[in-house]
Amino acid sequence: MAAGHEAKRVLVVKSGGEAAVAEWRRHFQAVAPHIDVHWWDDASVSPERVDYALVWEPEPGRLAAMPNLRATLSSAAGVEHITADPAWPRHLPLLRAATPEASQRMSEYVCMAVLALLRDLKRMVRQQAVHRWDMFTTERAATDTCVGILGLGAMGAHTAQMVRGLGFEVIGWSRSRKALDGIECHAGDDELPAFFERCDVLVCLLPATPETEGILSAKTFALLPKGAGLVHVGRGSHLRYDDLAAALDASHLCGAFIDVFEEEPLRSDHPAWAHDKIFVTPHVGAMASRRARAVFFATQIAKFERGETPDGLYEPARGY
Ligand code: NDP
Ligand code: OXD
Repeated sequence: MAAGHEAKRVLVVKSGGEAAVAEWRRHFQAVAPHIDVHWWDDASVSPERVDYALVWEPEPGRLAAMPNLRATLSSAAGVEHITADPAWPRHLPLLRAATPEASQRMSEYVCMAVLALLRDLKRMVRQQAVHRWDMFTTERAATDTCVGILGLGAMGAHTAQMVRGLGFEVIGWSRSRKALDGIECHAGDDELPAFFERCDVLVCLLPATPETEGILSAKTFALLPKGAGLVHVGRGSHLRYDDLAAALDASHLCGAFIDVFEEEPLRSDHPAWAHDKIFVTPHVGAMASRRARAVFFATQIAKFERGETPDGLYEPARGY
């Protein structure tokens, strides 16, 4: 990236706590030395001086109190931690951390999870815990297994190709129809029931919107083939946990990975922790490194200031 004669900009950061600011500063400095990085609560930076805010869960009203803010940068791919603030500055661009690194990491996570469900990793973990050598084989190979991905955006499309590379048949569903090499693409609510009926493993990579709320419910699970698995890496609002537990307990579903919950961190007495068919992971699906996010946002700020459309732009009308 050109580090030339750009005007100085002030970026305040609330992501990873104050301890992370030095690292953010170092990464921005390397690619965009004209961007001065400060901690969100730095008393020496008056709200009028702030050009950009890179945030995770900003306190309600704080962004609105920055009169010269040019854009809000979400340190995550999802943005509901910002749009939950009734006063968030919706007239300004809101950019999601849609880095290629996050797509790569998400794809790796989903590959790990679908293979673990395919080969019954839970059973191996249980056996090892009691030192039991008990050879077993699972019903089918990847080539006999269909993985269905809800959401074919930045994460879903990349994930679909990596899962396909493992030998699985991959189908996907999105709002608008996609054309992805080797992936059967479905679109719209009308095609959803037939899509679910095909999924031996269902992967959720949707954003949290009113339309997608509760999409992983008893009605959906009933449509999945018996023995299907779930990999949930979307948002907590998608999943009706009790419906999932019921489908697992009835052995209609074989197992699930859940990376996202309505309340995070997940409380220590939540039943998911102890469910023997569930892997709980602490929202680690895709978080990109600070370096990758700093490079991404420095690039997008440059594009935005040249009058171009930056990548990862949130569209209020769509809600994602
Ligand atoms: P994108 O905005 O790039 O893609 C979203 C996809 O969902 C698009 O394909 C979109 O369809 C589809 N979609 C949205 N609403 C609907 C709907 N009502 N019906 C059908 N399809 C719909 O987002 P990303 O791929 O970057 O991220 C997706 C989500 O993954 C995030 O919002 C977040 O919830 C989750 N995530 C989780 C992470 C984790 O660590 N667990 C990390 C990163 C993301 P269309 O293409 O037609 O617009
Ligand atoms: C998310 C992320 O949005 O980790 O979940 O980026």
